[in-house]
Amino acid sequence: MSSSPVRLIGGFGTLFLLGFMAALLYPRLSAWWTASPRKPAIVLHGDPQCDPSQRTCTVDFPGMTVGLSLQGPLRTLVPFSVTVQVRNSSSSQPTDVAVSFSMVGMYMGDNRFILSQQDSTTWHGQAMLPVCSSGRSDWRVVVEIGEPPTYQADFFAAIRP
Ligand SMILES: [Cu+2]
Repeated sequence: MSSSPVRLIGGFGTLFLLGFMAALLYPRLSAWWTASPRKPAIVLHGDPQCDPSQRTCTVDFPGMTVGLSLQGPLRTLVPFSVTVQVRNSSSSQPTDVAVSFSMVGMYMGDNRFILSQQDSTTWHGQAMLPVCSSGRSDWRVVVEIGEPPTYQADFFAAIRP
């Protein structure tokens, strides 16, 4: 007799909690789609046939060559190494280098990693990616030079779930 109203209240409580959580998340969900892009950068695309997990893929900006290579077993949820090489014909070297991983047409979260400088031309860091709920492995890798980025080099890499 007495357990039924309690169960009813418990059911409504759960529904209320779910609704409350959805309402809390909603501004963040909509922000994903309306987030304004960063300041304009010079964007160049690498050869889509070049896989940075196999060799160093490069993009030539005016006066600067940016190379990307990925090392280690390339799997989601497993850390792997990222190496960026910047060869600049001018004397000014970039100070901030980061890589950002995303998927075309699918929000995969914020997967941006700041690299640290190893020597005059090499930046290095670790990255780890989430599993794609659609089972995709086609990741877009953007190398960002400068903060905010003044140069962006786009590459593609296969990173399996
Ligand atoms: Cu995905």
